[in-house]
Amino acid sequence: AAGRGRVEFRDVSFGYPGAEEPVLKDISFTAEPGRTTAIIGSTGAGKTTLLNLIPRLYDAGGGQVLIDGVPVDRLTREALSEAVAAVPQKPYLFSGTIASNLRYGAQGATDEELWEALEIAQATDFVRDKDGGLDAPISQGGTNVSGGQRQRLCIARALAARPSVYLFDDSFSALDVATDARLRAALKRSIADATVILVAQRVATITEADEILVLDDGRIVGRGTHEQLLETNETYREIVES
Ligand code: DUT
Ligand code: MG
Repeated sequence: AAGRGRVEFRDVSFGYPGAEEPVLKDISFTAEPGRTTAIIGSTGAGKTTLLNLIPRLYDAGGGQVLIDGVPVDRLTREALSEAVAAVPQKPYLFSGTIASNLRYGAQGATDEELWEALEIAQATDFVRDKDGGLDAPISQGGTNVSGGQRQRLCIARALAARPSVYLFDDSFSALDVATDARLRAALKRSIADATVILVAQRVATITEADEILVLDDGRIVGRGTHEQLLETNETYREIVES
């Protein structure tokens, strides 16, 4: 992908059409390439909404979202989808095969590249065990694989697209602790230069993040490393201890 993938929010506010209250208020932060930025906050805090402004599922009401200094609304849809790959909170698989699902957003990927993506996503074993391997059928919505398998296939799909920015929305929640840890270690090695923004509920998933943003009712109420926030931020302590 072109550019390096630096994501910047400048005083961003956002409200859903028809709603009175804004969901995001005065959001400013920079997610740098080669670093992991984690977003934590209680349910309804606005985490998914914040992520969705980056690939322009919605446009910011005020302020700007920029990638490598360019406002996202000035990028073409093509440039944007090349730069950003998102693993949504409810990962979706299409009716087709494992390969066709993985190639969504990565049409030119070779089988070898798909296996590499599956390896990082900790999905090699279950795909290999499926009749047909990469050509094994997937039913609409991915109902013939488990929730954890669906998550890992959607992570592999993002990896196959080779973007400069990865968005993971609670993407590790259906995985057991050991698989979660292996997957994050593999990601660290394989996408070390990318910008990673991840939303997580499980504290272990974010303790190693370079920067954690604490979101509360649409505002950033704290930022820092896990250790810094434990010392300084009451909201963070409450989330961690809950
Ligand atoms: N909201 C809407 N319309 C939508 C999506 C969300 O009005 O289409 C509201 C619900 C909530 C706020 O926006 O009050 C933030 O929702 P979001 O999904 O961004 O919250 P979250 O932090 O991702 O919550 P969760 O941890 O449950 O995923
Ligand atoms: Mg969410």
